[in-house]
This record gives sequence, structure tokens and C-alpha cells, in this order.
Amino acid sequence: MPDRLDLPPGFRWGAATAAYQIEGAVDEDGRGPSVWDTFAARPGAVRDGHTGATACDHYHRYPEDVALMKDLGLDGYRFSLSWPRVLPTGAGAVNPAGLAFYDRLVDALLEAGITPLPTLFHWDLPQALEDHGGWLNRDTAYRFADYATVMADRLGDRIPTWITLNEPFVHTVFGYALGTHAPGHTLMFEALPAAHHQLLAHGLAASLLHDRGLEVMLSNNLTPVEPASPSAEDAAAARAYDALHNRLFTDPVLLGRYPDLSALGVPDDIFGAIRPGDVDLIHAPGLDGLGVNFYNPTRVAAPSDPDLPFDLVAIPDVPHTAFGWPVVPDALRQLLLGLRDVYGTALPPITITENGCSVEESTDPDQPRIDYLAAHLDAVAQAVAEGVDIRGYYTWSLLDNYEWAEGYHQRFGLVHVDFATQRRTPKASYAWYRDLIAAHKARHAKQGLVTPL
Ligand code: IFM
Repeated sequence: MPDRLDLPPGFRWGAATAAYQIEGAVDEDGRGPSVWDTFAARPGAVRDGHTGATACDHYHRYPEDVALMKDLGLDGYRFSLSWPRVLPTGAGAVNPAGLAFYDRLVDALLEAGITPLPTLFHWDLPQALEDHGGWLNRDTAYRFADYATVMADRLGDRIPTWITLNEPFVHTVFGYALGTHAPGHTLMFEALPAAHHQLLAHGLAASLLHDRGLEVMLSNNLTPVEPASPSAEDAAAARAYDALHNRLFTDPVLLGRYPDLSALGVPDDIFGAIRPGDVDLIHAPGLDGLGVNFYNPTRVAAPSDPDLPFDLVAIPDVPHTAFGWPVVPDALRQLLLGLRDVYGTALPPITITENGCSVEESTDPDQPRIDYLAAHLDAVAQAVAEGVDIRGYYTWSLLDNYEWAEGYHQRFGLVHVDFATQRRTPKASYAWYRDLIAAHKARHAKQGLVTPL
């Protein structure tokens, strides 16, 4: 499989993680509580009551983890900065020890020849901000801009490209609409002001990052949506779901307008959240790259419950991951071509900022993950061959880690983590990915030696 993949010479290889999922050290060196500390402590919220208190203990073991990345041959490492580690109450006094941790991590990465790709917000909102309404409060967007300023001023001399938000769709829907993630609100569509305020936060931060000469990306969880049948009702339900999952988080940034959300019963001003000039604040800074997080496609049917706009239905006759997610690699190719068709010249270069799967711990030698990654990289290569500008691929994840409401039960890592001992053991997929990266680099280095006549 490695030899089949034909990706461009400068294609960047990476792996991704997030702060609450790996760092641990939640009570150390002045870190403040986050919504995930609060949520995980709530009985029944997370499978088996697991919390991120220790996670992969990356806060202390980052040198070992950077060594694993170096051995993989990674060009880039996507991680997230913990807002409550740097600003324990979300605003105001900065925690010097929190900043010092990211200094050490960034310097270790650079020393290893790996470009840091930080995400400013990957769901661990400071609890103090949640106590004032979290993302339902417009003020949180301005606090985010202040936090982005602190981080850019500290690390911007060493990090060229920044991701503002990770998957605002998932954070809004699971965290504010359904209550299965922190902060645990069950507002259904009335959660959508939280989406707008995250996008506003993105726009404000993008502007100040650009002012400092830094590049800005946004990582969206995207899914191609297919109607369950050719009926007009299923097609309408699929359009409504596409507007919610994909277009709500991408159209304002790339096109400067929100999609039509009327099929969801959501008013044009998103329940009064949108103020004059907001969409321009979101759109005007522009985007230097779109981060695509892809796991699976979604099949949608007309609603069986008249109070809902759609039903999500199973995709039959395909393999499923340990998490129960359908494996349809060609859906990634379709998604990438679809983005080009929908956004045209408004689409910036794409980086796959997450892609991977959970595999049972007992699976030896990790073949389902290798098959998943190989088939999805093949889909990326096909999209590149069909003209889509894709600059890199960051697999989720470097390490087995805290998979939110599933606790430690879903293992997405190239590296096995024994959570009792913190022992790291590279899996078969780690060796496979390392060889793939090495083969790609060797092939292009060889080609580079041929002097054209
Ligand atoms: O673990 C998550 C990550 O935090 C965000 N994207 C999806 C991954 C797998 O569920």
C-alpha cells in the first residue's frame, strides 16, 4: 500500500491530540478547572466515571512523546493549548507556569524538527467562563480573543500557523444541544447561539493573528450527507442536516453568509445572537487553510418524529470501527471534491487535521487501523489527483487517550498507552505510518536529485 499513494512532494505528515485528552495534571501548577473537569465528575456523564485527571500524563511525559513523534518522522504535530492552564479563570491573570509548559513543548518539537500546529480551543472551556454562560454568552468570544492574543504574543515567534477552533459543530451539538459532552446543556436547536459565538470568536482571533503575521486555520468536523432514498422528503432532510453539520460552520467563514436554517426552525438571526456586522467579522479576516476532520459519512432520512427535522440512519453493509462508526473511505474523496464544488475559489488549501479510527485493544496486529488509514489516504491521494489542493494529513491520534464521554474505552492511538503504568508501546500502525512517511520522503528526495535537462 505505501507505494501506491502518490501525494505531492511537500505534503506534510502529522499526528493530532488535544489538551484535555492527553495532558492530565489538571490540578498542577495553577491550572484552573475546565468544563470537562466538572462534567466528568458528574455521576453517569462519562462511561465508568473516567476523567482526564491523569489521561496520558503528557504534561510530564511530553519529552517521551516528542521522541515518539520524531521517530515517526512527523513534519507536524497538532495539539491544543489548554485555555484554563494559561488563564485559570478564562480571563485576567495569566498563569506563568501554564505558558512555560507550552514554551517547553514547542521548543522540544522544534528541536526534533517538528512544526507545532496549535489549536486554541478544543472544548476545555475554563469553568469560570461557563459560570457566566459559556459559549451562550457573547462575551466569551471577546475573552477568547484576549486568550488568543496572550498565546500569539508568547509563541508566535516560533509557530507560523494557528488553528482557532476544533469542531465547533461537535462542541455545540454534543455540549449544548444534546448534553452528552461538557458543559452538558440540552437546548436542542436553541443551542445555536453557542455556534455563532464560537464563529465570532474565530473571526476576532483570526484578525489579531493576521495582524501578527500568522496564518489561520479552522478545523471543522465535516461529513458528506446522503439521503436514505431518492424521495423528496429524504432529500429535504439531508439538506437540513447538511446545513447544520457542515454549512453552518463553513459558509459564514468562507462565503460571508449563514446557510438557510429555516428547516431546523432556527430564525435567520439565530435566536437574536447575530448582531449587525458579525458575519463580516467572521468572514473578513479570511482563512489560510481549512482543516478537515473526517471520520465517516452520514445517511439521513425524513423524520419519524414530527418535532425533529431529520432522522440519522445506519449505513448498512460496510465495516464499522470499534466505536460503531461506518468505514466508507470513498466518502472522504467525495467530501473533498464536494468542498471544491461548493466553495470554488473561496476554498483555501485543505489540510486533513484529523482522521483515524478506534480499534479494540486486543486487536493484534492493529490491522483494522492500518486498513482504515491506508484507504483514507488513498482517498486523499485520489482527491489530489482530481485537482483538490490538499497540503497535509494529521492522523487522529498519536496516543490512545481520553475519548470524552467514552472515557478510555475507545483507542484511537498509533501508540498504545497502558493507563495504569503510562507505558507507551507503538502499535503495528505506528510502524506502518513511519514506513509510509519515510517512503514518501525517499521517493521525492530521489526525484529531486534528477536534474532536468
Ligand atoms: O477524540 C475526538 C477529538 O477530540 C475530536 N475529533 C474526533 C475525535 C474522535 O472522536
